[in-house]
Amino acid sequence: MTITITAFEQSPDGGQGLARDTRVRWALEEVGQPYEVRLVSFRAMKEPAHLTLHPFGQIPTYEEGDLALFETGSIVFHIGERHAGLLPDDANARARAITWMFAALNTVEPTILELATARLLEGDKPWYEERLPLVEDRVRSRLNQLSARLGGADWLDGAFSAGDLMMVSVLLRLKSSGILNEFPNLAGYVVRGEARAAYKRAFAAQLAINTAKRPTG
Ligand code: GTB
Repeated sequence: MTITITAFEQSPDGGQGLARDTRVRWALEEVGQPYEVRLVSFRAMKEPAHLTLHPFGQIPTYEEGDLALFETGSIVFHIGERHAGLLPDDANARARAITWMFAALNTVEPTILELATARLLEGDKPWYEERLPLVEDRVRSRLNQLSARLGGADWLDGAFSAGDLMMVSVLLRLKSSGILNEFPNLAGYVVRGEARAAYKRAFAAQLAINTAKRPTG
């Protein structure tokens, strides 16, 4: 059955892999599932056809036969459930991998998003300079805990899993901030994620869309 995902027609990051379709592409590449991409503009995302697929008018979405999903956590989990390669067979190890997916999305990503939002939207506010260190410290606090848990291991719980895919995806957003480099084991963890052949294919595919020459006029 054909899998179709949606992605930005033109990503604000110019294709640096930060838009969330990258993590879905990565998951599909890890399990060896081919997929098609429907590109959507910011305007189209808010129109009824797309809102039927995604009630919040965002990307990515995932369609497979009569199944339509939104939310990258749910999409990556679905891919992991249907195909070998992302979730361990052992029931307890599987439950732990799923726990790491939730930890990435619910415990780590919110602090990183808060920082991104502060930098992007609050720079002109009189309280920005005062607030920024507080927001950065909330990120540091989570990274400190994550770093302690990862220690010298390659991945969070034994072999690479959907939990690592999600955690690396979330941490990638910090690359330009410098904060990640304060935690060498986490910086190395992200580099290991990026070095995976599946990640490289996913990154290249979304970059190609964002750097393709567009017809003018
Ligand atoms: N919780 C949802 C999920 O995980 O699927 C969040 C989905 C989401 O935030 N989608 C964003 C979107 O569609 C794209 S990924 N935004 C448009 C809108 O809300 O109108 C967020 C994103 C976008 C761009 C960059 N960037 O360029 O650096 C980084 C992250």
